[in-house]
Parts: sequence; C-alpha cells; structure tokens
Amino acid sequence: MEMLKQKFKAQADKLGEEIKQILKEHGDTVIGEIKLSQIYQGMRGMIALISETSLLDAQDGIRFRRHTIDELRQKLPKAKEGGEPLPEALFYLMLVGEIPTKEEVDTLSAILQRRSHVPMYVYETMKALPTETHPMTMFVVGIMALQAESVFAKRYAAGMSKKDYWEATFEDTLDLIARIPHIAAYVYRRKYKEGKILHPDGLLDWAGNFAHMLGYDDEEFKELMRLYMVIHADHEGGNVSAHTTHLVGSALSDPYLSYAAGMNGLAGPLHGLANQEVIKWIFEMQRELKTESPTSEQIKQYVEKTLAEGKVVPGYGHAVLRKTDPRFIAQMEFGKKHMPDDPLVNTVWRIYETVPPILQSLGKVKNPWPNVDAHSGALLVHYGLVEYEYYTVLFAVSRALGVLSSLCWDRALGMPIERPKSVTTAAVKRWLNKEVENLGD
Ligand code: CMX
Repeated sequence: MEMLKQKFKAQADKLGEEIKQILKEHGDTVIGEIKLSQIYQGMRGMIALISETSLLDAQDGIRFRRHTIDELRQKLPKAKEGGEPLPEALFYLMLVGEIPTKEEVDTLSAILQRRSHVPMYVYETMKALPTETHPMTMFVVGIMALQAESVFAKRYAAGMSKKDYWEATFEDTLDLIARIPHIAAYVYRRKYKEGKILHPDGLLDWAGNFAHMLGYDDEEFKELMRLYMVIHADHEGGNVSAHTTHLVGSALSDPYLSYAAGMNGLAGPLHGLANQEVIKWIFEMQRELKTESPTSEQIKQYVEKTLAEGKVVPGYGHAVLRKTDPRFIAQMEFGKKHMPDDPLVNTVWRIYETVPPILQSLGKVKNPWPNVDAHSGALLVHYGLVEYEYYTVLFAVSRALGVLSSLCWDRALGMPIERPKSVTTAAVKRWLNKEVENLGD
C-alpha cells in the first residue's frame, strides 16, 4: 500500500507542476465558444472539467488512461489464463497511469481484503429499512452509515493541513473500495435471500469475492463480475455520477459523502438505473407478446408502442457516444463465448438489429445505438441473478473505482470548490435586447 501511495504522490506532484506551468503559459487561452443552447440543454459538449482517469471519444468509446476496453481485456492481469481482467488492476491503472504486474495486483487484492471490515452498526442501519426499499436506497444508506469511519472527516475536524488532503482521501478511497462490495452483497442477501449472509472468501480477488458474497460461486459468473466491474468503472468526468462525486467532493465533503451523492445520481433511469429498466422492458415485452423469443417484427411493433406512449427505449442513446458502445460489444463477446444460445441474450441481439433504424427514423435521436445498459441484464439473468432492481447496485460498486480514483486526483491537485455561474431567463432576455453588455449583468 505504501508503495502505491508513494507512487501516486510522486505522479500527482509531477502533474501538479506541469499544470502550474500550463496555466502560467496558457491560462488565458480561449478553448472555444459556448452557445446559449448549451446552457439550456444540459451543457452538452461544453468542456468544463478535468478528469485524469479516462477520456470518452464519441466514435471509439471510453479509453482508460488511453487504453480501450479491448486493450484492457488483453493487457490487464487476470484471475485466470485467457479470462477477464481484474478490476483492481484497472483501479491501479486509473490511479497511477501504469498497467500493474500480476504481483502488484495480487498485493492490492490482499490489501483490499484486509481493509474490508464493515462495522455491525452499518448492517443494523440497513436492516432498519423495510425490505421493499429499493436496493440503491439501501446501498446509499449503508454508505452514509459507514461515513462515521471517514479518515478525511476525522482528520479535517482535528485541523488537517491542506497539503494532507490527498492522503486522507487516498485512505478513505482504499477503505471504501474494500468495503463497498460487502455493503452491496448485504443489500442483495437482505432483500432477496432472507438476510442469509455469506462470509467472504479471503483467497479470492475483489470481484470474485463479491460474486461469492452475493451467492454466485459459478466460475463463469465470477468472470462476468470481473468484466462487469471493469467496463462500468469510469466514463470520463461529465456523466452524472462522476460529476456529482467530483462536485460534492469539491466542497471538501469526504469521499463517503461524495461517493454517496454520486450514486444517488447513478440511481436515475436516464443514467445507471437504465440497466434495470432494460430488462424490465424486455420482460414486459415477453409477457405482452406471450413469447420468450419475439421476432424482429414483434420487437419493432413493441418499440413503436413504447415511443407512442412517450417513453424512451431504455439502453439506447447517449449524450456523448455516436456509435455502438464498446462496453455493449464486450458484453456481446462474453455472451457469444459463454451462452450463444441463451434466448434472452439472443433477444438482446435481435433488439440491437431492430431498434437503431427506428430511432434514426425519428430524426431527433442523436445516437440510435445501444449503450452499456442494453446488454448487462440479460447476462445476469443467464446465471440466475434475475432481481433486476438490484442491477444498478452492481454498477455502483464498479463506478466506485473510477469516481474515487478521480477524487484522489482532485485532492492531490488541489482542485478548488466548483462554482459555475448561472443566469436567469430574464437576464438572457435583457442581454439579447442589448440592455446590458454582458450576460449575467
Ligand atoms: N428512446 C427514445 N427517445 C430517445 C432515446 C431513446 N433511447 N434517446 C434519446 N431520445 C430522445 C430524447 O428523449 C430527446 O427527445 P426530446 O427532444 O423529445 O426531449 C431527443 O431524442 C434528443 O435526445 P439526444 O440528444 O439524442 O439524447 P440526450 O443526450 O438528451 O440523452 C440519454 C441521452 C442517454 C439520456 C437518452 O439517449 C436516453 O434517454 N436513453 C435511454 C435511457 C438510457 O439508456 N440511459 C443510459 C445511458 C447510459 C448510462 O448513463 O448508463
């Protein structure tokens, strides 16, 4: 751990110096213009944030420290030969920008195991909720209960110096990543398995152990969890969960508060909750059409009905991507390798052939292609994880790797409190009528 921490600190000091120089020489360089439409329409395309861990290309998809999903699947160390990459290896890569050796990842897995204890009062807090509570609410309540353990909060209260913020954030980050799968597994076992808790297996890697604690010891399911935890980890800084974590963290709210805030954003149906919405939508379609394997024509009619009812087709579209999400492709490859004949998975592939032309024909959908959420549920159902309301919790466990490594960078680079300017429409009108010189006056 000390080695990883020192490596991170050295990288952060180096980049911090480079940024100082960049700002000294180019701080006043104009990087583009902002259109009035952008401030009304979700700030699309507005470059407004720095996030070191990943970068999203509209055509090629996400790159983690310049590595595509395909490259990660090739290059990151694995639990088994020819298998899926270890998510803690991706965390290492996002944190220090280097692909770790297998030995370095094994050390990190062991450290996470050692730091994974969740105090009993956290479980008691979650247990106090009625079982009908949505799993994402239970999960965030668990994280909030755990906040009492924050190193950052304790050290800040004791008068921590600014120069130590990064270190307290780093400690909280490792503790949180170690403990989050335990909280998530508890949510699942409490809500769906009569509260029968399964003890961790100290010999397993982070995602393998998570699968085990959920109650899925099938080796293939563990591989799915490793892939799942890798592909959902980060999607640059502007998406709702990453941006919220960063924003809340900028007030020096500790990593527990910041991550919990981000996950409340992930729980929205246009963001992470879309994974439950997709499978719910497919199940409803199967029920209504009375078939497990709807034809392309039947799917087309059902999509048109969904649109006519004023709803979105879940799992399709994206605010940045303009092609099929490589995270969808990675899951499709997993499906082709492990379950090529699964009827539900085949239905997902048939939907993929059917939906894009329909969305294209609407003339307003900027990206008619599937995103990560279009595929994930069908793979989980294949292994028996059918409780789709739980799916966003899996996304949240993975997302911790990205948003928390980013938070370490925010504190190490001394990022200030975020505070963009807002204006009223009355102010916009005054400015358009040339009553004032500057928008906002
Ligand atoms: N089905 C139907 N209509 C869609 C659509 C879809 N899948 N995707 C976009 N549209 C519509 C929008 O609702 C919007 O309609 P209005 O002008 O009537 O409001 C219009 O097309 C233009 O939207 P856009 O610019 O193409 O998309 P946005 O950047 O505004 O939104 C997203 C992006 C993802 C919210 C949207 O595509 C969507 O709602 N998709 C379905 C939900 C989903 O899968 N979300 C998960 C995204 C990935 C993730 O974060 O996990």
